Amino acid sequence: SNQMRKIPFRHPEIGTFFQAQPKLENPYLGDGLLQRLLRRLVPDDEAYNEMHHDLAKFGERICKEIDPLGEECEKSPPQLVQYDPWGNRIDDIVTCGAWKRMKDISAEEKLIALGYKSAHGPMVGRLHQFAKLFMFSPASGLYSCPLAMTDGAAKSIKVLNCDSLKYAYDNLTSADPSQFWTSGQWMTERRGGSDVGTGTETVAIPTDEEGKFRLHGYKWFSSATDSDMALTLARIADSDGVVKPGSSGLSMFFLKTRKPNGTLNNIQVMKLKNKLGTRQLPTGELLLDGAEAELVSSQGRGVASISQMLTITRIHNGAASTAYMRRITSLARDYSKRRVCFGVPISKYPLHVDTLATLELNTRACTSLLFEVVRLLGSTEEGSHEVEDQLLLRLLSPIMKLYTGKLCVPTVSEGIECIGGQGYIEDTGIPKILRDAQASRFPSRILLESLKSNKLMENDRNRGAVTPIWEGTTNILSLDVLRAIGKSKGDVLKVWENSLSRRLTNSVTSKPELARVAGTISSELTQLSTVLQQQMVHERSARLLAFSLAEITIGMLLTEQAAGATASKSDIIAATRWASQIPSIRERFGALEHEKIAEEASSELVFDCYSG
Ligand code: UCC
Ligand code: FAD
Repeated sequence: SNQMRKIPFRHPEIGTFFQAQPKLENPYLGDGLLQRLLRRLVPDDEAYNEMHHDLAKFGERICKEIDPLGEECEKSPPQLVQYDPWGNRIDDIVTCGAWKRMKDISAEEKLIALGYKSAHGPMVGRLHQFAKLFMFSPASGLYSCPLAMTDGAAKSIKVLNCDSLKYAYDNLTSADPSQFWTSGQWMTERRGGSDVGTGTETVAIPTDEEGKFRLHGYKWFSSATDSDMALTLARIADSDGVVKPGSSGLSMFFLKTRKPNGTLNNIQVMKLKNKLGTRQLPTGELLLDGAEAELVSSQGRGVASISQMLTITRIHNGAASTAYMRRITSLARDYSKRRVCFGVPISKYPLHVDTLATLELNTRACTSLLFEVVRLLGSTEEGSHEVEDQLLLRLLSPIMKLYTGKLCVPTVSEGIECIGGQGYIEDTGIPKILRDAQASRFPSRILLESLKSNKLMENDRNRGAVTPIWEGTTNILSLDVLRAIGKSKGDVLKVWENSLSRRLTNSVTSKPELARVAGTISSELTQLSTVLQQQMVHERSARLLAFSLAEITIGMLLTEQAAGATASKSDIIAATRWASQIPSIRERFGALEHEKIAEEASSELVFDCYSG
């Protein structure tokens, strides 16, 4: 019987070894770059100390309270109950308790209010707000999505400076859970989400009350179906019911989703969509059946007006994409200390640590770009260097959104592999990070390898996956970069070039050992401006241009961070590695020239054997 007792595998024994779970680090205290960046960007000691303590405390709340709530949101997705037991149409969107808690927590933690009502002004307020959103996002069960649109709506209303909407602004920016509102952004219709100008069929019929309309239309994607209000687009019908087609026929409207008696505002929720990821989020199709709405833009200026909202939601998107990268990188590094393979922890294998270093570098690159855009947002709101910073914000916000969205998926995917088979197991909570990440094909640092081997089109086609769809696809945002350049008649590029050159020079002045790194970035900058002067950038190379602008900007930002008083040894390593890996502009654009991938050739390749 002694012998029997030694047998480890028998009911109820299932072996003696169990894997250690990777620990969720405090997302502030575990993120050295975030801490050092904020210290540098907020020189005022009082403001910094206040923010630092709040972020450390919030990090703890995320680990202990918010992350488990986020898991509950994933496990209990929203459901639509269209009819009550007596046959009345109710369109009730049933969300779990954790989702509702997220709304209260968002108010308590001032996740929107900080951006508008910080005692230390808009710059510190925006940095503080986005540091919190960055930490909150991967733990939030996708509540970060309604928050993005809430922030966008608050900004739009603030810019509109419209008295009749002051109460809505106050609710959107409230820190009181009982007052706090969220907003939807209803742009996409069946005919088009990118081409909103052609795609919008919703008609606005004037009522007897000045400025008030009834909307009739079908909104094809609405992610915040449970929000309190929405900003949306529609075409105003004249007395004969005739509407103006195209983008210049669109105006922006404000509506409350419910009437004072609590029923929906002549809106029917037709269905909730069944999605690849973001399942925590109630994304629905809405029929507007005479919804009461208020005209809040000038007639025909709907797209330009809602662009205020897009700028903000695109920055939130970048925060979420970067935060997914930070989350997986943090889990993977912790796991590397716990997991033993071939007799030693995997953190001892240089090949594995190199893999983790790539995740870290990508995350730092995106974090730097994200906070540069947040800094610009704060600065434009503060009114300092307004013209220059307005132009830079206009240029860098679509670039930041598309670049972080793209780099996020290969990074998260690699991070999952670092956790081995357990990374693929649903109830570890890890696979959802990849599902919710909205990106696909590889950015140009990786794409360049294809260019070098003259296999651009072949690889580009083979690697196609899900696109970073919402808030503008990669192509649409790359074209938006061209739009921003065109609208400023090229001034935005001059400002960008001057700003980067100046900051690189300053970096070398404060830390001469960065001269080589700064020299590499500077030389790419010069080459890019030569390319831009020599050849028109056509639509086909819009992506390449956007990625180049992103990677050169990141090079400067990492160098600046390495040169700052708060820099660590790892900041210098990050800048040096980035500079050594950055693909040369000559190769990027030269490869396209050399390959002569003309429109017809691409078309030939794609539609080979296509019967229609
Ligand atoms: O997807 C959505 C919500 C998802 C959930 C939220 C997630 C947030 C993060 C979550 C974290 C987890 S809402 C739907 C988003 N939809 C889009 O992003 C639409 C994508 N399509 C575009 O962006 C297109 O480029 C359009 C719609 C803007 C193109 O429209 P037009 O009318 O053809 O464009 P135009 O004619 O070039 O521009 C009309 C005016 C111009 O101003 P003016 O007339 O003064 O010259 C443009 O300069 O709008 C101005 N404009 C802009 N201004 C256009 N885009 C911008 C811009 N980005 N910034 C400033
Ligand atoms: P299309 O516009 O048909 O695009 C198809 C493809 O064509 C894309 O790859 C695009 O890049 C490419 N393309 C289009 N035009 C060009 C061009 N000129 N040059 C090169 N390529 C081009 N919308 C809202 O308004 N509110 C929401 O709350 C919302 N929530 C969403 C939630 C989820 C989960 C998803 C997936 C989408 C949501 N959307 C929402 C819609 C989203 O914004 C749109 O799907 C997106 O803008 C793309 O529009 P589309 O689907 O019509 O694609």
